[in-house]
Formats: sequence, structure tokens, C-alpha cells
Amino acid sequence: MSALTLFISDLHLDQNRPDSTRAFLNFLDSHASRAQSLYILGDFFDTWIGDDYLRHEPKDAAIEEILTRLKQCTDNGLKLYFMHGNRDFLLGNEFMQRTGGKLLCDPTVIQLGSQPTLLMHGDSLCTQDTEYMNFRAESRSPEWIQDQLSKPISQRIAFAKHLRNVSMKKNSQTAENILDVDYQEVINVMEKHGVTQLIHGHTHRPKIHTISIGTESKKRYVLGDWDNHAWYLSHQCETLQLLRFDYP
Ligand SMILES: [Mn+2]
Repeated sequence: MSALTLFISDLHLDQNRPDSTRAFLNFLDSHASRAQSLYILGDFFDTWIGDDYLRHEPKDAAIEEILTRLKQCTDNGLKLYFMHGNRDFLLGNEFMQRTGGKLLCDPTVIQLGSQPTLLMHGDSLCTQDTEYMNFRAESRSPEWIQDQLSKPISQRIAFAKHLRNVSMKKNSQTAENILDVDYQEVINVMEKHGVTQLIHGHTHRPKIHTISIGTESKKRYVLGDWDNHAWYLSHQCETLQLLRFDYP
């Protein structure tokens, strides 16, 4: 049997969404246990205020279980990869050590069967949302991150809540096309990296798009978020499928 590779994103795991955590742990048993590699392409957590939260008492039981189960998977040979999303870009080395995962840059090119494939979270493709692009540039600087991580945990939790509220309000007031990827930016990054396909999440618009560039036909695979449906991409024997299961 040839290698099975799985891709997921946008689970937005959070203590208020125990059904999604349960669905993910079930997914590890039912799917990831048969896979060679699992790629988690951002927004695995709805917020991540820094790895030092893992040492904060009282411990978050759900997070501890997720870490324990991921470590069991990697100990059993699963190759586990993470990419930052716009919600959990403070995931760092301590988290990777606890899970046995490896943090990938956004973007990263992998060879998937015969296809050079670009992996991204997807937020950097939404170039029409200039307000967000400005915040993204600012908040990914080492200075901003260091400043953020130096703040007390309670203050960071409050700030994360504030960011989430601002984002929800904005998403309800902003045109759909501005919150989606920019088509020209998609073509630009695919050309730049010389790939035949792109896999990303972020927009919560699961779909397989065909992109015609000159005489070439390329594919863009968009993962969906986990909200009573669990979306994933499954690659085996040169076949890449967008699949889902329902929960709870
Ligand atoms: Mn996102």
C-alpha cells in the first residue's frame, strides 16, 4: 500500500468547542493512525497565546490530551507538520517538542507524489484586505512577538479575546470577495514556486478549483474549517481527494 498523506486546517480548537476536540482525537485514531504524514495548515487552535501557557496552572485538560495523543502518534512513526495560521502563529518550539511535530514556514513546497505542491495557510493570499495585511506584517515581526510574549498571561488572554471580537465584527461587515483569496496573488505565488497545485485553508470555503494559466491547468485545493463537518484532504496513489465527515 502506498503512503497516505493527510492535510487539515482551521479546526479552531478551543475549550468552548469540545465536539471539535473530540472529532480531532477520533480522526487521529480512525485516519492518522494509517497515515505516513499529517499536515496541519494553520488555525489548529482558535487562539494560542504562547507556549509558556503549557506550563501555566491549572493546566488545560483538553490541550494536555491533544498533546499526549499527538506525541503517541509521532512516537508510532507519524510525520507531523504544523504551519502557523492567523490565530495560532505563536505556536513555538516547546509545543513542537511536546508533540513531536515540525513547524513549517508559510509557504512551503513539498513533493506530493509526482506533483510539486505549495502549502500555505492562506491568509497571505487575501491581499485585498489591506487592513489585515498591515496587521499581519506588524504582528509577525520578532519585536512584536517578543513584546507580546513578555506580557502576563491574563493580559494576553484578554488581548486574544479582543482580537477575536474585532475579527468577527469585521468579517460580518466586509464584502465576501475581500475576505477571499486574490486570484492574481494565487497565480503569482504558484508561478513563483513553480508548482502544479496549491493547498491552503483559512477562507473556510472548501473546494477544488481549476486554474488555467496559458495552456496549463493547475489546481487549488481549499480545506474547510471544522464546525460540525470535519474537512480533510487525503493523498494516496496520485489521488488527492477533498473529503469530510460529520460530527458529533
Ligand atoms: Mn485563518
